[in-house]
Amino acid sequence: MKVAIVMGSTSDWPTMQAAAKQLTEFKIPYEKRVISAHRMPDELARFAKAARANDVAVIIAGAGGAAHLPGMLAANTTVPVIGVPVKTRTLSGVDSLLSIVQMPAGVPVATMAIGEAGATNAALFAAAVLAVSDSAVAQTLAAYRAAQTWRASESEATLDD
Ligand code: RP5
Repeated sequence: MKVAIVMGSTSDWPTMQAAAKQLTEFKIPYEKRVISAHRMPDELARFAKAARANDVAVIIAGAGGAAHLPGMLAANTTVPVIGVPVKTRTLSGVDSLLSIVQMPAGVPVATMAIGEAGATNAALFAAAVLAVSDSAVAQTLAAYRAAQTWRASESEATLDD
């Protein structure tokens, strides 16, 4: 099983790279694809319909502006879709966020925060989904959380007087 990172444009990659980095750190296999919802609608449908048969366990979809990509992927598959709103120059990614998050009841997209934090969390969320049936990923995720807690506790000591 693998994760698919799908983005609407190569311009989304600097953001979506944060998801790839986190998956790599967790040794979770992934593929990355550029599939634009409005420029490549047929390819989008083909990819999403074949996702389950192609061993894709979770789709992470990042897009900016009128960000139809995560919703349209979700419309074409029952594989869980995690949406990452990419920050835009004009509206700072609030446009992307609202486009992705406001799915009508029936076709869910798990929407993350705007930008790189959202991309990182998308990978962590994908890991949590995989951890349901993969004990190695569950252990990796638990260790990641424990290390994060330790760093946060220790950080207090670095405060200047
Ligand atoms: C969206 O339009 C993409 O996801 C990207 O965030 C945005 C701009 O795309 P480019 O014009 O940079 O290709 O479809």
